Amino acid sequence: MLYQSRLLPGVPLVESPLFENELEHMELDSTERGIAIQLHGKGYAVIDFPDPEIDARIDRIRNRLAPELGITNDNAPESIKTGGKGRVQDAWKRDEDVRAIAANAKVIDLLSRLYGRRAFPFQTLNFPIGTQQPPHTDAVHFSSIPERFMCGVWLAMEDIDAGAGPLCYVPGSHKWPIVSNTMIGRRGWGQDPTLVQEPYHDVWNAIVAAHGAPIEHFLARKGQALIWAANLLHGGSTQTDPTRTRWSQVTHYFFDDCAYYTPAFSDEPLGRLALRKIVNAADGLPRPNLYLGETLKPSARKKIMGRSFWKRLRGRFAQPTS
Ligand SMILES: O=C(O)CCC(=O)C(=O)O
Ligand SMILES: [Fe+2]
Repeated sequence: MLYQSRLLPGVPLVESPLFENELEHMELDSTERGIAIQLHGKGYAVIDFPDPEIDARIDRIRNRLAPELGITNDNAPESIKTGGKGRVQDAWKRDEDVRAIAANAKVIDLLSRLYGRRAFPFQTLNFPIGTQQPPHTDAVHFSSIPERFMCGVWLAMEDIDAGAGPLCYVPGSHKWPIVSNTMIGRRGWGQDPTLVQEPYHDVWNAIVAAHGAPIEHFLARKGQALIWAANLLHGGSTQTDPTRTRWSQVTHYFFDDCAYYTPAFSDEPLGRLALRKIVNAADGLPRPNLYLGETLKPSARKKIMGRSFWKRLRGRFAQPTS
């Protein structure tokens, strides 16, 4: 395994407080070294998507998804592109080009070396227009134990200008604390499943304001991609031109040998983890939830709690033997 002899195997190499030392052992060429330094310092890095077939794949995906999304592919002045379904989740299950982008071997290999564990894609999102989502971090949706073994890769499927509502992000925000339910005094277990980001919006906005942190926009060329770290604040800026499409594919990646769960609906200190049933989009196979090699199952946790409860009770009524 890549990481076993390290001092901090439970921290992604690229997010490590020992990053400068780790960098020497990450087997990166000079371009990849630049990517690692950018991702470490700013929480994002831009790459040219490493697939000679990318233009053809993009054309096919757009042509296949446009009718089901009720969108025309033209950016014509008279054709308004707002509202509508807005996204297709996990098209990798039925669309070979979406799956091939998610499972790109060069991207997986690069992420694996940046993080020190093997990466695998677990979710795709295809967006025909801007999401206009407020700034958020994905760490409340999908997190890992150990934390931060998650990242997103956002691929521009056309040239994107300011009017189309480009992806935006707050450079450096990945280094801020991961805002948790514990921090905001909220219980997560059993909460309304539609409220994933909303409980954290005020605090994220307050931290951005307190730092006076600038928001940058990704005015991408078709075929460029942006890798973001698990805790980077990002969102979709306002679509000021209603005739613009903003075709993109986001692939979210986890890394091997972790437990995968939704922090927004968990109370970690109480052992209540909303574990996810993760499938590797590269091969369609399920991935176990592991903690230091041990498989986590929600029901197993309850049994352990039950056993210790009865043990304590027996201990209380036990007769002294002498
Ligand atoms: O494309 C966007 O505007 C944001 C997408 C996003 O937040 C995500 O996929 O995690
Ligand atoms: Fe996101």
